[in-house]
Amino acid sequence: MKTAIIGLPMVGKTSLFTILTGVHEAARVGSLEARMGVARVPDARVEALARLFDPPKITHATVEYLDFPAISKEALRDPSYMASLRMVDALAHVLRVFESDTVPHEKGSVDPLRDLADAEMELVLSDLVVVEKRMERLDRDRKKTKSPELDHEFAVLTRVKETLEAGTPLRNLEFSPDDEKRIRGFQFLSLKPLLLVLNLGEEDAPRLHEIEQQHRSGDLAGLPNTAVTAICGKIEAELAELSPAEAAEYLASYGLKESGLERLISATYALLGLMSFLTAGETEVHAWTVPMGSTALKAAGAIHTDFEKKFIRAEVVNWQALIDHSGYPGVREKGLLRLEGKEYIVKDGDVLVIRHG
Ligand SMILES: Nc1nc2c(ncn2[C@@H]2O[C@H](COP(=O)(O)OP(=O)(O)O)[C@@H](O)[C@H]2O)c(=O)[nH]1
Ligand SMILES: [Mg+2]
Repeated sequence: MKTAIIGLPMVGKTSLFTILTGVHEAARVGSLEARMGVARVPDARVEALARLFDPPKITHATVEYLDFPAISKEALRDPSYMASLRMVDALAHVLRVFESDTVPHEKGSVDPLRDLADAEMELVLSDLVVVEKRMERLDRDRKKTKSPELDHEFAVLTRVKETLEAGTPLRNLEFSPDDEKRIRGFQFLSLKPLLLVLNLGEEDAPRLHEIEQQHRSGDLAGLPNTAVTAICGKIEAELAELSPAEAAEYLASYGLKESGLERLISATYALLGLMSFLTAGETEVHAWTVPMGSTALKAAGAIHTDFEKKFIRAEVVNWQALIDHSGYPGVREKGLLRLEGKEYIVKDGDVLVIRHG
């Protein structure tokens, strides 16, 4: 699962990417190529299980971020830029809220809502080009051959086109599972789940949660498939350089309890419709990523394809129960370790032991 970090120039995209992934900017003059990095999904359950089992290996779930060159008319006309942007699963749009005399704003003033609307319009327009091209072809094909398949696609795309022509992102449409399948291949940008990252100035840091909440329930309320989170990039960048103890002190000096990065990564994870289940023992504690609603069989497959093929049963226990009863013998004794079959829907925070042939 990949998330593209997008936005105008000088809004803090690369700074955010660097602190998320630890990947530092190499010279990239004039290139429209995106860079990829991996962020660890923070998970207190993994830490707790690791304290219980003390294994030599601890593996967190990860999400991939791509640092994209700023969205611009030029970029959106570049085929390789567009191809890599269409490939991602979600967009994290960094909106500049911080003021700075030394860092110029491309549009001359700070106005995150304007910047959001402008970028959304660019995405809508680029989707419109895709849909128009496809419909021209469909038109020709439908004149040659009568086919319910083509008619159906034409109907779905007509709805898509009308929405885009009204300037509305496709996130606002609801599709039946069948229609959704039909349009998936187009990789429409305005359909991708969107995380809005408000990059606040230091002076706003003490009011970070309040400001985030104001936007969530105010001007950014009710946007479909969109999450809103606020960070203070400057503070995050400084935190990245500090020891955990120093970092806690530094956060406290701004009246903050936690780093915004953890919330940002968790928000990305949730937006992508992902959850974690765990495997835990003396050799390793491991958080595995699966789509919400996955079956035990799918979960087994995430660990190893052989586990899926030769699946017999899964032993399942909630992570907290495992901690509370100090390990497997304790939960077994209390009857908290359940045997589940293939169809069992795995829950976030389940610890699984897969029995296989
Ligand atoms: N004051 C302030 N400056 C920032 C913040 N985030 C980034 N900058 C500065 O803005 C400039 C552009 O940042 P960068 O991350 O490269 O932005 P990008 O063009 O969106 O990738 C750099 O000089 C950063 O130091 C922030 O939160 N506050
Ligand atoms: Mg950059």
